[in-house]
Amino acid sequence: MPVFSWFPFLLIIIVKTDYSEPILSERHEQTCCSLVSCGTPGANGAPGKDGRDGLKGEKGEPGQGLRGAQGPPGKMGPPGHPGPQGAPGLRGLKGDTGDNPVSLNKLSTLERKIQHLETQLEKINESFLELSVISKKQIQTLQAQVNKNKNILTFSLVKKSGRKLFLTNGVKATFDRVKVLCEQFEAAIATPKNEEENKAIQDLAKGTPAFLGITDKVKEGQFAYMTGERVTFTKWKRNEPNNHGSGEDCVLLDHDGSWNDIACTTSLLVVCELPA
Ligand code: MFB
Ligand code: CA
Repeated sequence: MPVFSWFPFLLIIIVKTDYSEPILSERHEQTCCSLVSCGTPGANGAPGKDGRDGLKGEKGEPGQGLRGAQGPPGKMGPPGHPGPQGAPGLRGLKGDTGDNPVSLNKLSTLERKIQHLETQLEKINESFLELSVISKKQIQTLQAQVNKNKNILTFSLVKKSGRKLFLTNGVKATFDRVKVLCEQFEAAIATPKNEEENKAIQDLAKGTPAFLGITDKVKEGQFAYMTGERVTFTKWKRNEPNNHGSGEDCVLLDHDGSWNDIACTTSLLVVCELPA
């Protein structure tokens, strides 16, 4: 088809570049239709893609519906500025009476008194310590007395003679053991210094030979008290002391009250004596 035959179509396309009016006016449509045959309009096409969002509209009126639930509290805001000074508070209670001003000489007097009291306190402390030492010794003494009394109680039989008490527990033992048993309650082995005491021991022993607190351990033939002093009172049986056998350094009081030297390893009745 020659080019100039397309001219009328081109003219239509060039002339209609302004899109403010419909592209084809009725006159043009008539022109176009006279050129081409128009069919029946087709069905609408599918919706086109959404266009770009339009400009933000004006703010609407407040909604009329129910208020929404209150939202959570917002974040703590920054501290506010100090407020204006408050009104003066109520008047306080009356304070204690202040100390009287102490003059210097009064102060020195007080200091002297304090020093005196401190000295007194030191003396009291010293006295207390002394007392505690004494009381400790007294307690020990009392304890020993209690123990002595306990042991005395094990010696049920007692005989008083003059200024002495003679005690026995009815037990037999060697000389050394008798000494220990008597010393448990600060007593000594029975040691008669006269007829009366000798008789008291004899009566207490009730016919059982008993050791006396007399020996010649230190010097053979020289009998002495436990203190070392020579004996002043004796009541030897006839032909006694005879240092019979392997040696007899100790003394027994026999059932008749007479004395006989005997071996210290013999077991004889325990009799002790205490000051009355
Ligand atoms: C002796 C006596 C001795 C012993 C012995 C059994 O006297 O001196 O002490 O008792 O008898 C004979
Ligand atoms: Ca003898």
